[in-house]
Amino acid sequence: RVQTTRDDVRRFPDGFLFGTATASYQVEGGWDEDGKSENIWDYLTHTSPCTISDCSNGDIADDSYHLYKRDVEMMRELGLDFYRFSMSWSRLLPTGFPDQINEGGVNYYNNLINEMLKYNIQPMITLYHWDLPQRLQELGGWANPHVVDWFGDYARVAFEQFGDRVKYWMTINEPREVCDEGYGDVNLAPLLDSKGIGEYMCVKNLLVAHARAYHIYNDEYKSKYGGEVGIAFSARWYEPASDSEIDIQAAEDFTAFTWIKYVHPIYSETGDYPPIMKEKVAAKSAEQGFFRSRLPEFTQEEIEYVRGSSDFFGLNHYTTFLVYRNESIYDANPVPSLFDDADIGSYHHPDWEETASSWFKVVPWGFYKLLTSIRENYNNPPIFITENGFSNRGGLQDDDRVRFYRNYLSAMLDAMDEGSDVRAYAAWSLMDNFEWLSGYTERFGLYEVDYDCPERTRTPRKSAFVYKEIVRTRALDLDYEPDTDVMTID
Ligand code: PNW
Repeated sequence: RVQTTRDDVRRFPDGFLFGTATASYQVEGGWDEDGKSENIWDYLTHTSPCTISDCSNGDIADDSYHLYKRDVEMMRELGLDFYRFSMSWSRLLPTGFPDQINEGGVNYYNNLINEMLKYNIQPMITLYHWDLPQRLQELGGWANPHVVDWFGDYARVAFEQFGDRVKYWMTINEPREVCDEGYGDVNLAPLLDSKGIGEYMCVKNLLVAHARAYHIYNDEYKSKYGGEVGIAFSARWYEPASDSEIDIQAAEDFTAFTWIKYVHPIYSETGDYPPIMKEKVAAKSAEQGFFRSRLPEFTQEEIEYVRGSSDFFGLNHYTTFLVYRNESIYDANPVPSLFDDADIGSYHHPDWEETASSWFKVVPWGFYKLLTSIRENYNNPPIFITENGFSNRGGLQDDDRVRFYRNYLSAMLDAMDEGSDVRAYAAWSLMDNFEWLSGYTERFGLYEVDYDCPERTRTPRKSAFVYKEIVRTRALDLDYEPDTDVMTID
């Protein structure tokens, strides 16, 4: 729109959308207000507080339940096209089921959506960002095949209540984190640690539940409202640790086992899990004395139901790992487990820039390679970057975060120059928030949140001023130095 003609200033294509993202449990607070019931994060943080590194919880978090008008004001300060947020299932349906639709919850989301639309900011809603009603967890959660009905019912209520105004829907945030970290490990609620078993049950049920929500919208709401429904995958780039054939294959296997297992059933021509994963889990299961593969199979009908069930490819991306083959019997991988099934090990290169999160090192070229591989392997789908961002320990002068956004956006533009169809980008996050097991010790916000004051004051960081200029100019000027005195609404 504006800008000079300097050729080192890179432009985003016309119609490209900029936003920021958050999630219900991480920002809302109001954990038991106006009829909301307990979800798995309320339960975990209340029954075992110091599972969280600072023994904190999301009872109040950023208090967005009360401060949503300030949140929308920040979106206007940044000049955003859209805001990605999630709905709390237990706020909308306290029993988990549609027998009681909670008016308090409906009002809250109506207020937020309407306030955004007043200023032409499009809502992009995630139905499930990790906060399952605790009662449904007690019935097995994502390991229970009935979750397909439960999730479909919840989705229908959301489409019915808000579909007239919401054009972008996402069913589930990061299937990999939900299943692999929550059911196969102890890194997210419900900390089930059912390695190689529960985590695979979750995979199948989650994919069919996602497809149920997709089809409900497609069959019953699409012609009326014309919106789109997608899913947000989380993908790391896995770089072979050496150029040996063995490590190249190991990186491919790990890719299949961690996130292509969710992508392939939806985006491949054939549907179903990646063949290498089916083969490996079946072989290991037989060796280990199981009577069938620990990876539950899809029926032919389910394969067709899931295939093609996404209008856009939502992608959350943060980091890259080096991957090597690891079949040693002295290996520490537990049996059974996904890592053992895949026969791999992974690590970060010691030279890569650190963040405040142990799993996260800064590797911009991995973003380029990841986007390129999606373009080449899945017929260049339209991609929404639904999350990308940087963690530190706080502070307003966040030059590390500014550098991160510039380098990752450059890498994204490199892939787009070669044809990747990226249409939207959401920075994680609008503001600091409850970072799951790390509590408030890792900060991802463009705005800093003061957790010591009851008003939860939000203050723009340097990165907020820089992002605002990127959004305003639709361009990336690496030399831009913001004046960080006052944040205004243009
Ligand atoms: C995402 N990885 O999680 C979540 O969607 C957010 O809720 C979260 O706050 C944010 O990223 C920062 O952690 C991820 O290991 C967790 O590559 C781990 C990975 C990616 C995303």
